[in-house]
Amino acid sequence: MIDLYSWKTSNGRKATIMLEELGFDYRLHLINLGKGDQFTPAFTAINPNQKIPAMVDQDGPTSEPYTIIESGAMLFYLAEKYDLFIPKEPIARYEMIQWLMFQMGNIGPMFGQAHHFRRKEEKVPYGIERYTKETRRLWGVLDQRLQTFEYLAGSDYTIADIATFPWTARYGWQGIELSEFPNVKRWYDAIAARPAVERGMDTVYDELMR
Ligand SMILES: N[C@@H](CCC(=O)N[C@@H](CS)C(=O)NCC(=O)O)C(=O)O
Repeated sequence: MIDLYSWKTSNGRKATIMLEELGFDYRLHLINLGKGDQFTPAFTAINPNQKIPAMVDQDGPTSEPYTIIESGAMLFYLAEKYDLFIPKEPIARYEMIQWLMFQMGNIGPMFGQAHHFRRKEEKVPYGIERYTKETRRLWGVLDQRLQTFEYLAGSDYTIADIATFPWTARYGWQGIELSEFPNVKRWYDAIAARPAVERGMDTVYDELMR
């Protein structure tokens, strides 16, 4: 059994999409970021970095409970454990790793800063301009990649797509129109139509938040 600690944010949603895609039972524990649940001693013992998502696999690699932090590492762990959404062929596998790292090192941090500055009550023009521009540039990189390939790693839907989708879903916060990036839009619409994605993005959180 997996215990997932999460909240309805882009990084949190990666984990719930993956677990919904895998289709087995897991326990979702909500960590209310607005209320500061991430700073409690109980959660800090799970993730010393005090951020969601984090996960405990009660049946870890040595059959003992095993804790994993960092959403990219969590996706990798689950994909390897269940041999799903991770290509076997070496080139496709390294393509997947590159685009997963691209999400973790670029999309997440830069889009996150764009959300912060664009939604902040106090308007800081330098921050808004810097991160809006970089976010738009990164959308261009994704669009170019998806002009040639159906999914980020190639022909198959992988954890690189699962990691990236929830960040692109916040396009409205980034001053982006999906129609400006037609190849991302084609990819986006295909992923959004997956039932597990719909559940992992919203339903599983909404059910518990009611
Ligand atoms: N690199 C980390 C980033 C995690 C992260 O920034 N999580 C945010 C939510 S999307 C969070 O917990 N924020 C709470 C805070 O900063 O206090 C990952 O991918 O897991």
